[in-house]
Amino acid sequence: MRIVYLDEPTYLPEVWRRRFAGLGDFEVFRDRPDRRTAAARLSGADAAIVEWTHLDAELLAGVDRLRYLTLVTSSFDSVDLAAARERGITVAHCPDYSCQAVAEHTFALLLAVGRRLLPADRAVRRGASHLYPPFLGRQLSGLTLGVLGTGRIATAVARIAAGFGMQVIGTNRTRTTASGITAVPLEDLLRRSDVLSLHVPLTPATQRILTAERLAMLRPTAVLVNTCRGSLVDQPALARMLADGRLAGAALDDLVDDGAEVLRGLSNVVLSPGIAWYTDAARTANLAEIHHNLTTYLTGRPANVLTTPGG
Ligand code: DAR
Repeated sequence: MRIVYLDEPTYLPEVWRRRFAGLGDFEVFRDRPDRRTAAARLSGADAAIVEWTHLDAELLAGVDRLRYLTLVTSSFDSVDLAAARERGITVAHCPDYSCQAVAEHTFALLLAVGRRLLPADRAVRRGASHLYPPFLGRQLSGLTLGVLGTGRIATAVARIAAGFGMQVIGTNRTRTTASGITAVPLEDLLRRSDVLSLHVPLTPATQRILTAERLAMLRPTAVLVNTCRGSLVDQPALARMLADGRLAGAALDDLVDDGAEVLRGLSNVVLSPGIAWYTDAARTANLAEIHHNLTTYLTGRPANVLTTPGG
C-alpha cells in the first residue's frame, strides 16, 4: 500500500511520520504541487493525505490507481466529491480535531471586537492608562448568541456561551435540535441574535447564505463572527453595513477578495488569518484523526467518509 502526503504538511513531527510509515510505503511531499504534479503524485499512490490542493473534476480525471484520500481539514469544499466518486475514490475528512479550538477562537474574536481590545492595546503602547470612554464594552452575560449550524463546533460554542450567561439559539438544515441550543427558524435567528456565529461547511447550498437581504435583518447592535469560509457571506454587503453603522461589528477568520479592502480599513472589524483551528492540542488531534481515518480504511470500515463509490 503506497500512501502519500500530497502537499506541504503544516505539522508532521518525526514521531508521527514514523507512525504513518507503519501503515505502508509512506512518502511526504513538502511542497505545494501544481495541478499536473498533483495528479501524477496521486496516480502513483493507493491512498493520499491532502492538505492544500484543490481537487476539481478536471484534475481528478487525470488520476488513476488512487482509491482513497483523506483531507486533513473538516471543510471539504476543496474536492469535487461527485468527480472523486466517479473515479472510484473514497474521500474522508477530519470533522473532530478542531471543534474546541474553533469554539475558543470564536470567543477570542468576539471579546476582541466587543471590548475593543486591539485599539485598547495600541492606546496603552502609546502611553494611555485608565482611559475609559473609547472602550465601553458590551457584557456578554444576558445576550443572545445565534449559531448558524448546530453541529460539533456550534455545540462546543454553546457550552462556552452558557458559561458566559448567554442564551443560545440556532438554525440548521434539518430543523433538528442540538444540545444547549434552542432551535429557531433562520429569520428569527437573524432578527434575535446579539451575536451571530457561523458554523456550517461551505457547500453549494451555503455559498453566500448570508445574502445582503439576510444581513439586513440583523440588529444594528449585533456582531457577526465567522470562523468558517468567507464565501458564506455577501462580503461587499457586510462591509457596507459595517461602514455605515448598520451593524456594530464583525470578527472574521477568513476573507474573500470582494470587499476585503474596505473591511481591512474598519475599526469595528477584527481579522485573523485562518487560525481558528490552530492550537497545540488541535494540531496533534488532527494527526490522530488522519491516522484513524487511514487505519479504518485499511481495515475495511473507513471512518469520516464524505463519499465512497457505490456507497
Ligand atoms: N479550514 C479548517 C482549517 C484547516 C487547517 N489545516 C489543517 N488542519 N492542517 C478546516 O479544518 O477545514
